[in-house]
Amino acid sequence: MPKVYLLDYVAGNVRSLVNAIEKCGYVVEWIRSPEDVPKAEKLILPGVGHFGHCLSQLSAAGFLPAIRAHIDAGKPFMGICVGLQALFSSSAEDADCPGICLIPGSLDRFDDSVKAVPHIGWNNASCPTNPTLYGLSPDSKYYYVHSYKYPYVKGELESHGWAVATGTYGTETFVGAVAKGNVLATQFHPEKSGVAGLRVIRSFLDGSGAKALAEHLPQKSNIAAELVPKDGLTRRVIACLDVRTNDQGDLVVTKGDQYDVREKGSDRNVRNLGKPVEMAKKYYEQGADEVTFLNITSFRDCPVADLPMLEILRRTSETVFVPLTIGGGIRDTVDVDGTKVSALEIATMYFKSGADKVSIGSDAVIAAEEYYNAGKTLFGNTAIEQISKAYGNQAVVVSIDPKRVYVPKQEATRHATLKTKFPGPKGEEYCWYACTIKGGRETRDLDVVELTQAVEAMGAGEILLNCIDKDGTNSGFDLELINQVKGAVRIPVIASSGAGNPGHFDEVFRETTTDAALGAGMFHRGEYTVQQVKDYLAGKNLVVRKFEGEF
Ligand code: 1PR
Repeated sequence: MPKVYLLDYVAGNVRSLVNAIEKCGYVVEWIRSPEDVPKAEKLILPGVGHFGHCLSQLSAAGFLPAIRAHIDAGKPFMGICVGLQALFSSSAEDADCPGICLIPGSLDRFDDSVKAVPHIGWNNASCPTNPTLYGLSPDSKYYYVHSYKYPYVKGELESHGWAVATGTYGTETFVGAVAKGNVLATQFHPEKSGVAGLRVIRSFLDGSGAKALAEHLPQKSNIAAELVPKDGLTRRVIACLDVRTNDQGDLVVTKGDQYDVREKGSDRNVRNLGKPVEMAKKYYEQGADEVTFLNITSFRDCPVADLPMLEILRRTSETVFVPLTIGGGIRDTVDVDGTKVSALEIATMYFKSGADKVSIGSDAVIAAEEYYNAGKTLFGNTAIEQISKAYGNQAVVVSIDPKRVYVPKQEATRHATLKTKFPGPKGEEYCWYACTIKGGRETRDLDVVELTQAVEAMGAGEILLNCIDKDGTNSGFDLELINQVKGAVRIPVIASSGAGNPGHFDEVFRETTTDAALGAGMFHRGEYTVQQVKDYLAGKNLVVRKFEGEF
């Protein structure tokens, strides 16, 4: 099989990229020192996390001149995400750290005063002068996750000979991909962009993208006059699989109501709704924008290296080319042989097995309590801080399991209350949401506003907002809870718990500013498919991404 060389310079969650390359019929060889770069014919620079962290690692290891020499020699080069950003001169993310300076210009941050940042989700990469640039399609969507971007100014990069594809988030149009001669760079993750992304990788690897570009050099004069670009971000629909071992010892997808996953009969078996890997693939093929696995029991008795979810991730990531999140048990722990294992080490195992994000539940609540007890001081030692520092904050989701607590009036509690349309059993008109740990078994004196603001300060990139009262009820999302949390933080929020039909997704997207919505039971029980939800949303004029078929 033909080879492609991947630059291995930081701990990165590159398993999905390796899987995508293999799916295109190539094998990956690793470049681990600058001396190895000249042997690469085709070189890929994957980028994760922080611009300064990435560039300083590359620089300290002596890679920058070697990469530059590879590009200057006219050999094929592809940069992904921070790998695109690295080609520019600098970034506001770390003003002291210079880039590779192949493209003059400095990246800036998305404006978070009117929208969630990071920009997470499926957006355009459209190039009016060259619509099929490197296999791109104006009808496809691509998966982005980033806070910094190069702002698009029409004609600027084109005047230096670059073909440019753009996306628009809110009112900000940014560079989604650039190509010139032997160089292709994408701000989006092609390896996580389904079939649309695999086409881009293949056109880089087989040389067809560069060939077509050479035959169709953009002319300054033919940059099409565009209409004002529209926000291209789609409504994200996520399928969630709660996974645990059943009483027979098999790992199964389960689903309860209000977190009780056992059957109602006398034997109280764990409800078995199917096999995790097969179900994840099914949802990918129905058009799920992401798949989340929650390990709802911590498998405490097995060695950490044998965590059953690792194998599930490895197998799923071979066939599912959308982002995979894994949650459950991510905390500092002690292995069965007495060895201490940090949350970062557990997260690293998950990333190496194919996860793109990890989701932290109980440990985030404890960390938030300590944060407030220390007068809102951060010491850098929490799981959230350590994992987001190593992998970028987009890789850290905090999963919250709140419960409604009713109070007769606002003054009855120190917590952030809201006036509810659904009064409590004694007619209470106010409520607040208490955070829980251990899968809802223990309620803490911490509300969702406190928790979400604390974890945002620690570097969490996204909130997975469950609701124990709504879980498994099929009665729709808790819109009041979602609006309260959206008003408290700037990072994206995934609404979860209560989805029972496609109309509930439409409702949550219209009546809240949620960034994504998640369903579980309604998909597992076969009541609706992800595709039906998306068709329904499209019928209501909400922009969604469609599954593009087999690669
Ligand atoms: O605390 O870091 O070990 O993480 C444990 C994780 O497992 C947490 O994210 C927690 O939400 C989850 N979890 C623990 N126990 C349960 C349980 O059900 N007994 N499941 C559980 C959480 C809620 C969602 C569900 C939505 C949508 N399940 O995952 O998918 O509520 O359901 P619906 O659409 O059917 O209403 P840690």
